[in-house]
Amino acid sequence: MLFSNEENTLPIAEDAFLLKGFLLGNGEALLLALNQVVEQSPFRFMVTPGGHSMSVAMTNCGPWGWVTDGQGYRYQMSDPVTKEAWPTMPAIFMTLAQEAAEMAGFPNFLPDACLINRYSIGAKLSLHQDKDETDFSQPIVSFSLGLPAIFDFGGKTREAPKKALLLEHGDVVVWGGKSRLNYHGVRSIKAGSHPVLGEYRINITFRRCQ
Ligand code: MD6
Ligand code: FE
Repeated sequence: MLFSNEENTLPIAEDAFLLKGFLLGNGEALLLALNQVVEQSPFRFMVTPGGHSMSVAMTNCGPWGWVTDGQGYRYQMSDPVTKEAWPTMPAIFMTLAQEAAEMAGFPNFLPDACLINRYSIGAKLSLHQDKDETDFSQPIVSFSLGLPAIFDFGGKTREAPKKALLLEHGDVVVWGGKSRLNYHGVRSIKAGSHPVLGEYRINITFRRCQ
């Protein structure tokens, strides 16, 4: 690890932390691994149960993948596009996710699902809770790469006050425990260009879903 000092571990809420720049130094290796995943299970625009196409393109790796369609939100072991198993979770994904979780006070994180989100300029993710998993004792670990985003982190209800966080290339958010079910969302990505990822933001989110 390039560094692991406390100044870069910023508390957001109870049991929730922003690990500023945690992935710097591993960006290239992560993107190489990401390309291999996407070759096997490409990004696609999923449809919400209400029939709206999402503005964020998604894919998954690991044993379980998160999907949405007319039937609802769920985790499943096969990719509905390729009809095959999702690609294996790259070792570098797993290692960095576990290291980040440990830094945030979750030493036994064992993710079985990894959702990959690709935001183009203007894409956003409305306020939501992550509640399709069965085990809320495990945290969520979220990597940010490419263009920056404003991440709204709220409370237990939609109406609770929100903190606006800037997530930049290399940042990791870890949250669990008392904040595990807090509402959150990503505001519309502003126009810009990242030296490596161009006009995209990539978010890689690890969970224990079973
Ligand atoms: C994103 N992330 O950052 C979307 N959920 O693009 C999430 O929805 C998220 O970052 C739970 C925990 C961390 C996250
Ligand atoms: Fe989420």
